[in-house]
Parts: sequence; C-alpha cells; structure tokens
Amino acid sequence: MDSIGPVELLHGEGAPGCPQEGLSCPSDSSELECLQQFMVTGAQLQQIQASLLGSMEQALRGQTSPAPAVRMLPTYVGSIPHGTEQGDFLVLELGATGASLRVLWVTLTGFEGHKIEPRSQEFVIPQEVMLGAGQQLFDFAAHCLSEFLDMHPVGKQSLQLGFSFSFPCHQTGLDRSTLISWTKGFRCSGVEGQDVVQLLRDAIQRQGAYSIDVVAVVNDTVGTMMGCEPGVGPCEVGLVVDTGTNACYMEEARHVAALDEDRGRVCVSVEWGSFSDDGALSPVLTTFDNALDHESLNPGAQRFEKMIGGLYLGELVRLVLAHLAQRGFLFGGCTSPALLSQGSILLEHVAEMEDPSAGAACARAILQDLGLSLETSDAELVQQVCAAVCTRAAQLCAAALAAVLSRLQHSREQQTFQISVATGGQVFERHPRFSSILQETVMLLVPECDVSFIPSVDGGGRGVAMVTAVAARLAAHRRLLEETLAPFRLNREQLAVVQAQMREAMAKGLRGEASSLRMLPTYVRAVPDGTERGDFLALDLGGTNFRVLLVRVATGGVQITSQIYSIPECVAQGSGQQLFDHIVDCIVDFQQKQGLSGQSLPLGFTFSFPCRQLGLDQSILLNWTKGFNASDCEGKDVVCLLREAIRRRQAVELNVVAIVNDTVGTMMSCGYEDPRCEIGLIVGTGTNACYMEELQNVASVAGDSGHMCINMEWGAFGDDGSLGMLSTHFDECVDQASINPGEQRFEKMISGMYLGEIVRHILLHLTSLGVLFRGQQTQHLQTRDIFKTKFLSEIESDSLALRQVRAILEDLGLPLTSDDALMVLEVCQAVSQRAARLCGAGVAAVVEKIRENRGLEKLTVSVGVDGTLYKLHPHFSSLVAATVQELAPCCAVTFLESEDGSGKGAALVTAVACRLAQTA
Ligand code: 0WK
Ligand code: BGC
Ligand code: BGC
Repeated sequence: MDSIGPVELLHGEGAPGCPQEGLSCPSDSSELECLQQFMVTGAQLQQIQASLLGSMEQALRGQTSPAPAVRMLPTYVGSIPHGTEQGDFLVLELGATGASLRVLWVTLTGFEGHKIEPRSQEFVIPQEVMLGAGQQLFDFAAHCLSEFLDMHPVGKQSLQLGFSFSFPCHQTGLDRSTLISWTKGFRCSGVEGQDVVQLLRDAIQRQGAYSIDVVAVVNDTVGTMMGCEPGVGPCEVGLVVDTGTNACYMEEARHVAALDEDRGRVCVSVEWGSFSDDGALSPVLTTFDNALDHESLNPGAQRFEKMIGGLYLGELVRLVLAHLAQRGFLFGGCTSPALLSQGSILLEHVAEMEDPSAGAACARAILQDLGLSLETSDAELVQQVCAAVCTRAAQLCAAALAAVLSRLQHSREQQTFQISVATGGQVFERHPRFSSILQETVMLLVPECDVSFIPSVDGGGRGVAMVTAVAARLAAHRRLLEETLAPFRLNREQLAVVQAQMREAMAKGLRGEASSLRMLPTYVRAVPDGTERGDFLALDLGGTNFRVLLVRVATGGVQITSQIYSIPECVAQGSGQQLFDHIVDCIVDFQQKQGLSGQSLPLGFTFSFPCRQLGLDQSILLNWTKGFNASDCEGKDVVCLLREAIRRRQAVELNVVAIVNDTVGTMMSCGYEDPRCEIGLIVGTGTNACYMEELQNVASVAGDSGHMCINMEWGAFGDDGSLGMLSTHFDECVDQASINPGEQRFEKMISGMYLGEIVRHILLHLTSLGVLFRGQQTQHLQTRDIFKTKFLSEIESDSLALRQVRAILEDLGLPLTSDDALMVLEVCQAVSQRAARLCGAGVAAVVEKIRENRGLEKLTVSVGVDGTLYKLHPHFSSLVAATVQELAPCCAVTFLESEDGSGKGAALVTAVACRLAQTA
C-alpha cells in the first residue's frame, strides 16, 4: 500500500470512492474541514486492518486480558453446504433489517433439484416491542409465524424452524444460543444472558397455534454465507452490512481455543461491530460519531458498527447537515425540527441523495420534506456529505474484511488464495457505490487475495434453511441416538429391582433352591490374622493374564515375585490336558527362573471359574466362562487335573494346598491389610463377588456358627431370564455370538470381555440408521472384538480431547466427523455407566445382606476389588460406589483396590490352611 502514497491516492484523483469524482469540494474550507473528518488514509485503513487482525487472533487464542476488541464467536456450523440438504423449512429472521422481522418458507431440493423460490413475509416490529419486555418481542415473533402459516398453509404437522438472530450470542450448540448484548435498535429486557432459542420455543408454546420445532439458530452472516449458491462458491466468508454490520468466516477448528477440536473448520462470527481499538479507531472517529454514539441506545458500544451500519449512516449525515446548517453553510443557515430530530434521515434517503444522476433532485425532495429549503449549491454539498459518510463506511468495512481475508491467509498458510465472499444487507442492495468502493479498497489492502463477491440471493433465508437442514439431520440423529441408548440409562427404581432380585436369588442359592446365583461355599472360614508365615507358590488363572507367583509371608509383611504367562486361545479352548500341562510348564519355568526347582512349596491356586468346592483343595469345575472352553474339565476336580499334569511332568514336586476363586483371593489379599474386608469383587474380563456369610445360612454346609466365604458366581445372575427386562437387542447379539450363549448374562452386561462388543453392535446399528459415519458400514466395524473394552476407558477419560477420541476410532479405520466422535463417546458412556450401576446394585445387595445378617442399623465394611475394567476405567469405580451409597445408605462401604492381585490371597489362604494344619 505504501507504494501508492496514502493520503493523495485515497484523496487524489482515481482513489476508490473519492467524492471529488465529478463533485468539486466547496471552496470554503470549513465545509471541507467537516468533510475531511470523514477522509480515511491508506495508512489508517492498514492500521485498522492490522489491529483488527490482532484482536481476532487474540480472541481466537482465548486471551481474555486485555479483553480482545472483537469476540470471535464459534457458531457450531462446521461445514459449508454440500448440496445434499433437502426438505421444507420455516425460517424466522430477527434483527438483521432493523424494525422488521421476516418469515420464510424455504424448500431445499439439493444439488440436482430445481430451485424453488422461498415464500416470505415481512412484519414491522413496533418500536415499543423493540424496547419493551423480551417476552413481548418473542410473543410478537410467534404471532408473526402463525400469521404467516395462516396465510401460507404448508399442510405439515410438525414444522422445523431455523432462527436467524442477528445479535452477538454465545452459542453452545446448533440450537442453544445465549444473547450477549443487544445491538442496533433493540433493547428488550430480560433477554441478555438468556438462551434465545428457549425464549422463542416458550413463545411458540404460548401461541399454541402450530407445532414448530426450533432446530437451529444462526447469525445472519452465517445464513448469508451458507446461502451462497452452490457452484459459484464455495463462499467461506459471510459479510452483512444492513442496519448493523458483521462478518463470519470458516476458521481452522484447531485455531479456536474455545473449541476442543483439531480437525476441520468451524464458522466464526467475528462481531466486528464492537471493534473499538482506540489506537486504531480514534484517528478516524469524528465529533459526529461521538455525538451519534452519545445519543444511541448503547453509548460506548458497537463504535465500529456505528460508522458503517445502515442504521447509523443516515444519522451521521443528519448530524453533519445540521452542523453545517447551524454554521450557515447549508440551507441558508436554517435548520428545522425534523433536521434536528434523531433518525429523520434514513439509509434509503442517503442512498437516493447520493445517486450521481437523480441524487440532487432526491436531496431536494427529501430535505424539503424535512422542512428545509435548499439553495442551488446545497444539494451538491449534501451529496458530498452523503458520499463522504458512505465512502468512509465502505472503506472501513473493507479494512475489516481485509483483516478477515488476511486471517484466512494465515490460517490456511497460503500466500495467495482465491476466496468467495457472500454479501448481504440493505446497504449493499440500496447503495451500489458501497459495494464497488469496498471491493476496490479490499483489492488495495489484500492484493494477493483473489476475492469474488457473491450477493446473497434472498438475504440469507436459504442459508438459514441449509443450516436448519443440517441441524434437523443432527437433531434426528440425536433422537435416534437417545432412543438407542435409553434402555442403557437405568434409573434408581430399575436398579432397586435388580438389587431385590439379587437378594432373592442369593437367599434361594443359599437354601440350595434353584437360583441363577449358585452361592458356592468356598471353605474359607476366616480372613488372615497376620500370624501366617512361610514361602508359598501361587497360580492365578482366569483373568487377562495367567500369573505364577512366589509369595513370602514374613513378619515384615508379604513379598511377591511373579511372572505373567500367556494362555493362547487354542490352549484355553483346547483339551483340558493340554491346558494343565501348559500351566505346569509355566510353573516349572518360573521355578527354574526363581531357583526353586526341586522345592515343593505349598501352592495356592486362584482358579477364576465357577466351581463347587468340596474342600479347600477339592473343587469341581461347573462350567467354563470368559472365553475358556477346554475339554474334559467341566465336572472334574480341578486340583486333580493339576496334580495329574504335575505327575505327567515327572521330577516336579508341588503341594497343592488350596484352590480359591479370584474373588476370594482378592478378599483375602485385601483382608490381610484391612480385617473389615469381608467382600471380594472382580470386574475384569469377567465379574463376580464373594462375601463372608453366616454359616447357619449356608444350607449345604454343616454347622451354624461362624462364617464361611460364599462365591456368589453373580456372573450367571439373570440366566433364569430375570434380567430380561433390562436386556437389549445388543445384549442378545453379544450373547448369541458368545461361546456360551444364554449363560453369564449379568457378566455379559458388565465385564470387560463384552462391553466393547456391546458398543460395536450399537455403532453398527447407528451406522445402519445413517446416524454415524454417514451410514457407511466399514469392514473394520463388522469385525468381532475389534472394539476393545480398553477403548471405552481411553475414550471416556476426561483428559482425552475429542480429537484423541477421533484418533482411536480412525485407527479402527472409521472415517468420522467430530459429531460422530461425540456420539461414540456417548455410546461408550451409556454402556459403561449401565455396567457400573448394575455392578453397584449387586454390591448393594451383598452389603445389605451382611447388615441384615448381623441385625445392624449401620454396617461398616470393606470390599477388596480387582479387575482391569474397575481399575482402568476413569469413572467405573466412582459410579459403583455412588450406586451402592444410593441403594444401601445404611452401609458405609470402602472399596480397596487390590495391589497384588488374588495370587497373594491364594497364598494367604494356603498359609492359613498350613497354620491351621500345624496347630491341629
Ligand atoms: C487380577 C487378579 C486375578 C483376576 C483378575 C481379574 O489377580 O485373579 O482374575 O484381576 O481381572 P482381569 O485380569 O480379568 O481384568
Ligand atoms: C450484530 C451481529 C449481526 C450484525 C449484522 C450486529 O449488530 O451484533 O450479530 O451479524 O449486526 O446484522
Ligand atoms: C467366573 C468367576 C470369576 C469371574 C471374575 C467369571 O466368569 O465365573 O468365577 O470370579 O469371572 O474373574
């Protein structure tokens, strides 16, 4: 710009919009002085461009102090139209055109379809409504909607409406937007700080004539940008100069600090009307601007808008004319009440008076209507004043637009680029020179940008309908998502029913009656008392990992050395002999590594499957669970199977003393630290619980004093169909696809082996509905077990931004949008929350049983817990505890996460057995 020499060019011959074009400045300098106040130099425009750009980037970074001069409000519009939008939509436009609102009926026919002209009707808003109570304004809008629909019957039951609300708003969703402050001629009470969509919904409700669903709210600049005819755009900037002025543009989402997005673009409403960087603006602010601002409804606010917006241009001209008249330079030094009254000169007057051909005559007519008599030269000076005011407005608007274009250049890291700007608003429509001055000045300020200006065809109504179409689609998707997830959202009543059913099944199981809870006696009668001593071997089979442990119980505590071994699926589902030979191989390998070969240490075996125990070292496997299915084991004594394998592997001496379930091992392991630990809970690959029951209540074991640990095998709860009311189609899919259909139903709703699969089936369902992944079913998503339960824990972790959720899903080959990522997160949350709450209902049943067993008002008890899902999921444990608190308020329950796993517990059970054997 420097090259063209600021002042002369802009004011010399040929500069864009110089009033001298065909108009000579009056010889008397004072008029000139007046007009010169409106002259803006190139340097000043560049200063404004640079300062506005600075403020925009400050606001994008989320910087709050000093408060940026512009707000940069994200609009939840993440893509420009891709032409597939179809449907009929009602549009309500409020605020763009001053004292009027417009209702439109827009039919979108998509790319291929022929264009159908929208039907529209304008309604004048009474002044007292624009300045009255907010409810009155929204009732007026609802009334206009009904009147429009009465006049233009559309024969539709439910109508979807897009609300174009042209004021600065904090948007928190496509249909949630809080008004920050009124601008232009509006100042209704009780609206700032409120969600304007809700206010409109309430008004439509009160009107009660039509069922209208408000699905989207957009700023008029967004409607203008989105209304850009496909094929001419894509328009990525929306510029409105109507009563007010503002622009929006498509910013890289990663640059908008307020958003947790790193991909794609989002439309940002600049709200440049409030640009008031004193440094940049004060040199161009005139006394007339200050006078206008002082008299305005919002002094000190929207200073930039008050130099550009159509609501103010007429007023600026009036103030200058009144000034010049009062100094005798116009109308023979006479004024008139009309000339001195605010708002008597409107935008259309300015546009008419400035018209190069008919302007002088118009000026005469308009000013005579204001009670003024014009002398010959007056009309020319009046035109010069109009031209000066409008030229400055167009130049300032150009500087602001140039700032937006520079910002786009920065964020797209492009030196030169092509862009289309959709323009809308009365100033463009009524003031032809405004547009040309704007375009010329933009070309001077950002010569490297190839900008094409696309006048919006219908003031953005179609654009609002486009956004409404997108919002309607998303709203429909959200409804389908809610319908799909609703069965997973269990309320207190449903959980209390599960708790009661579990109590009943526990009682039946203990009495030895038919029950889905087998309530298996474990022959563990007491938790360790701390006097146990010695070295013990322990095996831990049934969880994610198979572990062999050396457990040293000494005065100073328990030392553990362990090694993890894998159990290949072919072994877990091979022959029993193969499985137990593999176990013995691992033991021998461990002994060799620990230098224990040839030593016959007492061994405790954590075997995490349903077993009927006949004694501490006698345990009949009832059935496999969790993906194990080794043959010739069910119905067999597992300890015998192990001993046979030991025998097959000559030269190995092992003394199998005890076999325990992992819940028992976990309870014992935690009980060693906290004697109040009388419950063991596993939520890992599988799930289960055990607890110390009064022996008198255990029908299958003799004796009626003291306690015995009962392995509930609650994974099978509901196998009698009692959970049918909670089971969803997705649970049925998972169960049918499992190797043990119809079994372990409670487990299949809770544990790690199944949650990922439930989520995958829900995602498949939502994809088939077109709600997710644009309806594209991918091979990946059809692959069993591809959606690991650990993904739920990762996706639901608070520290994970949506972008990381997307990364996990993209690794799964799922092409997704940010809305998709959000929905997948909600699916994961619904599935894991149901699991945690069901688990909590189970624990509540157990603690209440113990409390009632002991006839206590209040019970204080601890639960030893283990399992990957419980330990790694970010919210599972807290939701279990909250549910127990809710369903068993008379029990103070502490959850102890087991550090050393149940192998230590198995060793402690063995140690107790050995201690008892020595004292016996
Ligand atoms: C670790 C325990 C083991 C139990 C497992 C369950 O030591 O006995 O089976 O937790 O959790 P998972 O490994 O199945 O997640
Ligand atoms: C409002 C903007 C609006 C502009 C044009 C301004 O007063 O703050 O939200 O886009 O007018 O209507
Ligand atoms: C088994 C239980 C075990 C639980 C946790 C279930 O599948 O039946 O015995 O306690 O998984 O590992």
